[in-house]
Amino acid sequence: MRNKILELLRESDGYVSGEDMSRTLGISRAAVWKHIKRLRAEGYSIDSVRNSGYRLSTAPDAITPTAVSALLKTRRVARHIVYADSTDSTNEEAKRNSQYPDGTLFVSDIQTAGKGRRGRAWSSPPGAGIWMSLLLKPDIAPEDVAGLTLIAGIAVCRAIGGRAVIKWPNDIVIGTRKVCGILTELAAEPDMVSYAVCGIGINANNAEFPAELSDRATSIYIETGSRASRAELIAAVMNEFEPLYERFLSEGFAPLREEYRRLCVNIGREVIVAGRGGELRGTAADISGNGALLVSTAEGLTPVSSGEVSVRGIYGYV
Ligand code: BT5
Repeated sequence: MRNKILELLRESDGYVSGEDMSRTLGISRAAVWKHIKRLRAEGYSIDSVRNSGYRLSTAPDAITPTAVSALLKTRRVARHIVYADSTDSTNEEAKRNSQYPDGTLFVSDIQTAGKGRRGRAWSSPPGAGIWMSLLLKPDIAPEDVAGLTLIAGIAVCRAIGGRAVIKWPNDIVIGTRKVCGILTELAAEPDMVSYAVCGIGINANNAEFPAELSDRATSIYIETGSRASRAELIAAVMNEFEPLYERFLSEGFAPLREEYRRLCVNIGREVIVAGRGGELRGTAADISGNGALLVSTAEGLTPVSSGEVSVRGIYGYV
């Protein structure tokens, strides 16, 4: 609903009356007012004038391509940025525009259908987070594409700094809660990658989360008490990503394994892996040279290259 209110405010040149909004959206005027209050709490500056209605004067912490570009130190990553106020999913946006050059970055302030893995939803409220996807055309084998998630994880951890660590393979957590999720999708022929889309969602300035996520999600703002500049954070992730990506393309994951291992919160902890072959319980012992999680069980060391991994003590798994 807040997205719809923002859309109405953005579409209008002048003021939109509370009554018009309540009629268009089919909600009460009191409900409109409550959403306006929430948007203000998120940093949107919305003027209200008696008898005229509401007007959006400034959006918080704008992510314009110009603001991001000015902070980039990259040569090819994010040199082309496609920004939208709203889209279904930046991963879908990248896939629809896969003819764009290697390294194109798609960013949106809102995702109306943000996605996680396996059809799960990714909560992407306006103004607060970073919802972005990199279109990449790496000359690697399709089975190596999973490494992109791993190096994106290292890049995000370096950019956020502090206590941010990785829950293998695609979550960045602070303490016991998730601050970022990564979704890499692939279009390939049997032995050749046509393109990969590496989607990164970072909860930067969210002040709160929907009830069903409140025990498992956090934001940089909640953890540090200060608002992150989204443009700076996007540029920092891209600046960290490019050299990791270049190294990965020329040498594979092996030289990056040591840093990944240091950042990986799974190591030494009890894990449950739900995969195609059933459930595997054991202790995460290490990360292999190609990025698999090595799980130690009574039967020995099992490499896990994909699947759902629950780590004891994280997201309520006890
Ligand atoms: C992920 O999936 O963590 C991948 C998320 C990728 C999001 C980015 S945003 C830009 C790009 N465009 C997209 O449409 N997606 C990418 P998974 O491991 O399946 O985790 C999904 C689960 O995380 C959900 O089932 C929720 O429990 C939880 N979740 C949903 N929204 C969240 C949020 N904003 N913060 C933390 N946890 C969240």
